[in-house]
Amino acid sequence: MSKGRHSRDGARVSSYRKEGVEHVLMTPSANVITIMLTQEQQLFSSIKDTISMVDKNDDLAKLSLLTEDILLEHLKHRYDKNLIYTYLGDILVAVNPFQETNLYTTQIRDFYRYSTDIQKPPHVYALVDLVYRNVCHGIYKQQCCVISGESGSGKTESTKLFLKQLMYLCGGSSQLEQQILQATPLLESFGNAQTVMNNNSSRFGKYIALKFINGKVVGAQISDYLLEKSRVVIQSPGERNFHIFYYLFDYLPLETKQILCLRTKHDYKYLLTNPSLDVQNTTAMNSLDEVINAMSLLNFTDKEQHSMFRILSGILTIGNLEFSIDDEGFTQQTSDEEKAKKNLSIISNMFGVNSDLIMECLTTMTTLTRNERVIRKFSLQSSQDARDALSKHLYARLFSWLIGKINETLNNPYPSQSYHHVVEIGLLDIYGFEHFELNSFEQLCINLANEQIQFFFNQHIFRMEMTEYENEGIIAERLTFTDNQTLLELFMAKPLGILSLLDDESRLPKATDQTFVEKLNYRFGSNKHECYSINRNNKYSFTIHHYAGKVSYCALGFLEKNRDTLSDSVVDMFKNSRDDLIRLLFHGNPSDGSIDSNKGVGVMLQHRTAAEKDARNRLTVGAQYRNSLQILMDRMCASHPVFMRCLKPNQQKQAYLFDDPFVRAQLRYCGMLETTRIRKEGYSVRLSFEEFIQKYGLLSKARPSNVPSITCRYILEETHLTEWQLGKTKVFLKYYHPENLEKLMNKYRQAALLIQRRFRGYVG
Ligand code: AOV
Ligand code: MG
Repeated sequence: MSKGRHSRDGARVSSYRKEGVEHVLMTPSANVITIMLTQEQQLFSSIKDTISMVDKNDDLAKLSLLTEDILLEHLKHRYDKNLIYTYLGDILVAVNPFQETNLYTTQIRDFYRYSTDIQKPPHVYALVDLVYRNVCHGIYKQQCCVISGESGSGKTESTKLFLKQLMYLCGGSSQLEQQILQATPLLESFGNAQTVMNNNSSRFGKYIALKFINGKVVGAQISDYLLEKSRVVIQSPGERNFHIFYYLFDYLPLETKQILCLRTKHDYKYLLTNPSLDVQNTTAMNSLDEVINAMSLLNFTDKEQHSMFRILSGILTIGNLEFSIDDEGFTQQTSDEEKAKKNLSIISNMFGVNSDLIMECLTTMTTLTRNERVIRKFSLQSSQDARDALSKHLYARLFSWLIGKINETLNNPYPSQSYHHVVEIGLLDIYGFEHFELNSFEQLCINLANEQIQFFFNQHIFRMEMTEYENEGIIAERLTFTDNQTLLELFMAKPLGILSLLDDESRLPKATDQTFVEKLNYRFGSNKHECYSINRNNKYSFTIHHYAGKVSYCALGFLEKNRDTLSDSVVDMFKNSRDDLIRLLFHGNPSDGSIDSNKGVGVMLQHRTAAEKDARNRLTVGAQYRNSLQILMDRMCASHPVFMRCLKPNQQKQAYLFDDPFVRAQLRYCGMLETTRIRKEGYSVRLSFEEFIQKYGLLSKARPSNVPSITCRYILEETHLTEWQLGKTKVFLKYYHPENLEKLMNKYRQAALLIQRRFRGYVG
């Protein structure tokens, strides 16, 4: 706290601002508050044209009549006026503008920097302010911000805006804050790609847990969810590989390209699915310079960076390996020996392994019996699969390593005595709901995650609402809502859910993708499960009735993707690589590489090393995914959530185009209308009697009663607020009550400060 805090000069005010919200609310004198308010009012009127004055349509939950048409009409009307943010009660809705806007200037960032009496228009920064205030006041030990919406709706952009503003509120200049921000461009370059739905589509899910002590960020940890690694080897029409591969060609200096033996991007099969597809303009793209800067800031050594580039070059070259068959139908090296040799020598150089060994691993399988070594030759298909499996594994392990390293840097150890003061904000940004022409295992997993999030949303908003009312004896209307629990059971049930059945099939040697679909059809088809239907015209296809619509999946490749095996000989080969990083990726021995086991305990737990993963009884991808979703759900359930719903205005990724039926469908399936009703009618805020008294006890002049509920009643009656209810253990408030109470508290604080100053003789 600054010594001269009673000074009346304006300069002091800004220094207070730098100290963050907590200090602004708690420490400045009445004069300072007055100056701040005046400044804010000026700021407010100067930016009103940008974000509009507060109007009654900022919060659609306040509309007296709300139908689907009215909701849509308001959103459209606001969107046309560049008002992309709207509240639905305490849920923030954002419609993707698909263009640069002036909504995120420093002026606007400052405007949302602390909360005062002025009610502010909806904005992602308002959400940040709310969450950060909760951090400063220690209101919740754990909060999470759940940003959902379909692919291309703006989740990742919103997450970035959220994170950047949050760091700004904490000070914005510490090394850790910068490191946290820099993790994003790094992860995006490796984990995002252009798809038909989004030019910068996240192909992995992430949950960033930020830890705070006294309003300052003290550490962060990123958990990732199932990277879509199949993209490394093949992309659908109109889509591209991960951004990083293109950066190599677009940005690396010629000299470095030569060292990495890189030719042009048109020379690599893994980049050739859509050769004429140029990267579409997106505000979100980074450059290689940014990636390299981020890596340096995040403590990646030059040597590690170099190894990483070599691995990427090696992966691309592996994709160019071709095989042919010998007279007996088994694989042999390609007929173009010269070319193959050259490629093999590059791969051998990049990966630090023997080139004969690579070819051996990709064309044969060696099994050891008691005293015999049996060598089995691969078919052409098996060799191609082995080649692609190797590339996918290498890339996925590289990605895991990146996250592990980032976490190691961000996971600052703080003194154990501060542990009790640590509060957490979690930020969830996963891949949005996807529905392509051809939907595979990856879409199934992505859509399952979205079902889980939807369930969490339902759970939080509807179920818990009703149960809590019942338990607490609160009188509230019974509301109906669409539940997706049966669908989740269809996927997750043990032993007869889709994932379990897939695991069973994956273990049977004779099973095929087709037998898997037959089992599903037998179990769930013919109306046995309401969320499943058989596709009679395609033996590999089945349809799931998701909350967001029906999706047909093609099961070709499901078993292999679920097994996700890499032959022991490949793993052994890499374990003995001359390259430290490759050895680490496949060996995972912390002592021989860059993962410091002391510093990164959390990292090691979160990101089990490759060897540990191998040893873990070879859990299938589906099983691992199910477990990680469960951990995520547990974590979110233990947090106080805030929700942001992103809407995509059109499928053409165009500005100023609001496609009514398209948006209407999104509103309908994500339960927005239901949300509006229940939020308005229900009680979205609840505090235990003790919490309530502790927070707002000062508002009552009456002597506290020995019975907490009576004290709460005294306080509430004195505030003249209406529509609250007292339950058996908690106070039930409407979503707008905390703001009203905060206003009253601010008045109280100002009055108290004035009296204090007078008493000390500073004023008057
Ligand atoms: P997503 O995260 O929801 O999709 P993004 O956040 O990547 O979607 O947004 C898609 C694109 O929309 C971005 O690349 C921007 O061009 C644009 N955009 C989104 N939000 C804004 C904004 N607030 N202001 C300006 N442009 C924006 V996916 O990751 O595909 O589910 O898997
Ligand atoms: Mg995204």
